[in-house]
Amino acid sequence: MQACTPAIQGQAKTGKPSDRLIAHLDMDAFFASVELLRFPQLQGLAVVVGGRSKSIIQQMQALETRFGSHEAIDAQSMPRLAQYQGRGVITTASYAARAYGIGSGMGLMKAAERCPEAILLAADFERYREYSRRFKALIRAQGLAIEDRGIDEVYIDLSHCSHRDEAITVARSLQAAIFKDTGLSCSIGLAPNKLLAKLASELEKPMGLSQLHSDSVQAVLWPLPVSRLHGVGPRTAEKLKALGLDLIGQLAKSDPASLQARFGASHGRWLIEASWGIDERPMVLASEPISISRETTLERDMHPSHDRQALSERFTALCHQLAADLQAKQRLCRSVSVKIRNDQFKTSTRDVSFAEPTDDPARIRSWAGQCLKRFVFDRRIRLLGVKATRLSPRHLAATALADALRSNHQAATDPEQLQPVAASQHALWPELEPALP
Ligand code: DCP
Ligand code: MG
Repeated sequence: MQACTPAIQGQAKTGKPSDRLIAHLDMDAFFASVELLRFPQLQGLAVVVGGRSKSIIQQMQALETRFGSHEAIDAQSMPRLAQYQGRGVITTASYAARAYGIGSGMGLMKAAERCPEAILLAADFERYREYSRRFKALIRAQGLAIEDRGIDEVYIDLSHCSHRDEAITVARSLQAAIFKDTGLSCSIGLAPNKLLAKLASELEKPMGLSQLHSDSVQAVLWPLPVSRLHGVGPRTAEKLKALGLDLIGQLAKSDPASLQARFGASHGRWLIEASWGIDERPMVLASEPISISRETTLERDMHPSHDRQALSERFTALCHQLAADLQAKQRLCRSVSVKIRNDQFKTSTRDVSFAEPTDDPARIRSWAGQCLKRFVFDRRIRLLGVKATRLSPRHLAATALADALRSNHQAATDPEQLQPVAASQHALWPELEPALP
């Protein structure tokens, strides 16, 4: 930052904000874009999505029957804003419609005054939720930590990228992957914190990729109206306007004491910090899975000796499914447990921890086999289960391993180090494990 208030210099010294790299990803004209996928004949036209108007839904159903399919409906026949009577509001507008000055939250009848020809579609929330799940799953599949901010936006922690170029490459590949899979475009902002990342993502829509550095706050942020700060709603913006503070730059240079007197100590302080691009809010990650498990109730109770072969096959299959689940969720585990329920519904578990995180089916089978050796098999078996715990995201594997080795968690490094507890009591099933690769 070229010029800093004393408070900000103090903050900057902590080094915290600049240590992070946060991306904000926001889908472009989300609901409208999903509708354009369904109705490609509307590409480039002014389209607005309203609520769940029965009359619009009925008109569209009738048109679909008349034209044979939704893609075949002639755009000229579709409902127009001009015909709308009621109190509904716009949920979103296509970019072509926004050129007429209409957008989210505006009454449909008011919007009709600005663009009577705009095509009016009813919202299909289930479809939007489905696309929302899809684009978020694609990001998670890259092993990236995300903070879910609602139907069309997420924060992504890219702090692990060694430099900005790497983060830009990740961001571009996310845009490409989402577009390839869903046909939808999104915009991404990269910055040292959530506030600036959110602002950056709005700078070059659609399909934008913008960066905001702490030292460009004055040049980029300050000329913008205060309402562009995420967290300054219309009421706060009005109050600031009444104080003569229309622009973020004016807010930054205003007197902190009088701002705090007007808005309260904490909100006043937040306003000043935000105007300087300071935001230390942590990422709130989606709750991490604690464990991933697979279990199966056998089609009949099996005998540990007579059904040894079948039990082993089922057990191996479960372990391989568990490994596939870990791989699909981009997780590694450092502990495996085995659950066995006998024909009297008595359930027992045994677990083992190890130093090197894994999602490898052979290793998981091998560790689970070690657990198996510590059961006493004195009855028929009704249910088999395997569970992976002490999970870590795959991209943090190196750190997890380093941590594990440092703290020497009493974890075994090799399954063969574990001695069977009750080997002499075995009634056969746990065959000897093959040595690990
Ligand atoms: N939405 C809504 N009511 C509002 C604002 C938005 O129902 N007042 C819905 C419709 C939007 C979606 O939420 O498609 C996402 O909101 P955004 O603010 O991200 O707006 P868009 O994605 O439509 O446009 P942009 O490209 O500006 O992000
Ligand atoms: Mg959006």
